[in-house]
Amino acid sequence: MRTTPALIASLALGLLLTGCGGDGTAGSDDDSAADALTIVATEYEFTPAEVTIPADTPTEIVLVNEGIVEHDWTIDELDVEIYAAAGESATATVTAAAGTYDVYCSIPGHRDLGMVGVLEVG
Ligand SMILES: [Cu+2]
Repeated sequence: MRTTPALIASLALGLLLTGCGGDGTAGSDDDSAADALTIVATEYEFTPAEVTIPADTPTEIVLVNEGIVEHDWTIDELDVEIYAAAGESATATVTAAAGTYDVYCSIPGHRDLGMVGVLEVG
């Protein structure tokens, strides 16, 4: 008994995929700052001077410098320094254990002029 193998030619069909053209609009810049805390710096004070954030919770803090010279929002104990040039703003995420932390502006002279505050955590 002889069998003849049948050769079957298959044609591959090319599929043209035309969807999903990438034209480079990447990145949703959606920082919905629900938990952000905004502090305004002027000469020579922070408003508000005293702020409270939850303990052990990353919290976004925005320093808005509405002054005419540079300022920062510094906490030595937490190694935090949010610096903003005059008219600009800067953001940092702060995570801290419960406690009370001294805040000051580290630009020379500003602390002595009263540019201090308190961060309450807890
Ligand atoms: Cu200052």
